[in-house]
Amino acid sequence: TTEHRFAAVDLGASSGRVIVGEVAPERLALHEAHRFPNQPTRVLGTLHWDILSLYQGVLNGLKAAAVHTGDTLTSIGIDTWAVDYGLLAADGTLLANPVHYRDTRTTGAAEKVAAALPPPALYAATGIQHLPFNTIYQLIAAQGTPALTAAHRLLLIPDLISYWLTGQPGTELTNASTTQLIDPRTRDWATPVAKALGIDLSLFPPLRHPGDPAGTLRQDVLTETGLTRPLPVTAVGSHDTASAVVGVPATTPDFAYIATGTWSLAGLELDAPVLTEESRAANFTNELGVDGTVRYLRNIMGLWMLQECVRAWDTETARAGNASTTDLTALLQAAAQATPLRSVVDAGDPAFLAPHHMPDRIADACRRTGQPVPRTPAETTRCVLDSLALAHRRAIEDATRLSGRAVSAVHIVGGGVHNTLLCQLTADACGLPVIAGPAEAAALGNVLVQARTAGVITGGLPELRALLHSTQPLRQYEPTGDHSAWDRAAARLGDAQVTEAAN
Ligand code: LFR
Repeated sequence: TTEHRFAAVDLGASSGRVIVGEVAPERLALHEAHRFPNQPTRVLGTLHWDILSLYQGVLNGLKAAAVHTGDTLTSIGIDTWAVDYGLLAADGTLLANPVHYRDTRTTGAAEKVAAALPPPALYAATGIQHLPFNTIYQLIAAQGTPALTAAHRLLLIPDLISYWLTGQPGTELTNASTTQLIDPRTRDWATPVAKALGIDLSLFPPLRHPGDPAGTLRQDVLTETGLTRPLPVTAVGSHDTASAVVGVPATTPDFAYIATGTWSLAGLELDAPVLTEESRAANFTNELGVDGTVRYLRNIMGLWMLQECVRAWDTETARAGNASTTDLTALLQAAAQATPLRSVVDAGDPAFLAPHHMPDRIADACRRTGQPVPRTPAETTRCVLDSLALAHRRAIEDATRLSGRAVSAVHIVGGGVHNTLLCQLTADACGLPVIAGPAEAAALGNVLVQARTAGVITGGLPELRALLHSTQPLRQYEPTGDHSAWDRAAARLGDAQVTEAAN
């Protein structure tokens, strides 16, 4: 047959999955072979990823994929969240559990970095927005620790999984750009930045690019998974957002995208970075994408805010001796009926980054800005979704202004596609049509790059996206309502909204 099957390993902040993509020249379908929870664990006060449990989920997923396909997989690709890493000893042993980017160990690291390299110079050299957890801040915070001192090698999370599967170390470029140690013009290491900060670049194995070979499965992996052939692992956009943007089913170049999930990543795809001082002040990032592209976007807190509210409400209910948990469908229906734009918060504010007490932090932000404090879960949910829609609009407006590009439609991909209220509010806020889908954009982008490498499909991003457009279910939302209400809500937040970190 002309159909090929690829396994996409896609690890997100709340769950991991192994998805089989079935690809033929005019056909593209997904089958979820395995989904498993990602449960971060606090140890001695530090928040860690439970990396071995995630790796076991990957092995179980590959086993399920082998069964589902009758052991006919062509290759495997891996994408995960960005910035985090594992440290290895010379013999390959993992020296410590990777620390979660939401851990507070980076508090104060930005000041240390700024003392060595002023923010304007750092931005001009890397084009990366300031997020307190960028790898450079983590490395500065870890300086002098036993693990970093002993480390022979540093592997970003997808590269670590890939190393365990194949024994071949490498550093995939799209994810490497989120370390803040890559120059987006040369798409190579920013050696002067590393020098200024005392970061040893020899910790990183050589760069690989999406489409490059990344080794073949080790014998022990074949034994664990029941796969019988030493399958190749192919480098894909190993940053989940890079793969998700490949998975945007755009048919014209003038689109904006919002990759939704734990985060909302909202912006534009460009062919060259924007490194102006204005862009830095607006805290826009230039992450590297597949096929020489640049993802010009801003991080917005995303559905994390709602997930954390639900966790808090469920904890309260459990404390009261009640076993019931939040019914998300009912909650979203109630939120849809709640007063629109009653109060909005700055969904870009790093104050919402850490876990715990989310409803309280949202209430505080409303109080601080002189707005009514949401009283019920439905009101809080409406506040979160209105705030996300407002932040989406602001990111897209800023991106168009700063890049000089025009936008005629907004694509929403990722888990937020299932949240029809968020999609409609985003269309209303932006005053633009929203095309929602696919939800599994990262897995699709991962599969498409593998399929192209295997020669099953050909072409650039426009051709890959045309295949998505013709095969994936999409839903369009037209803007409704009184657009000026969004302007007034934005004005209420006013200058408080300028991301503090950038200044
Ligand atoms: C989304 C994402 C974002 C990155 C954040 C932290 O899953 O990869 O792009 O900023 O997680 O790594």
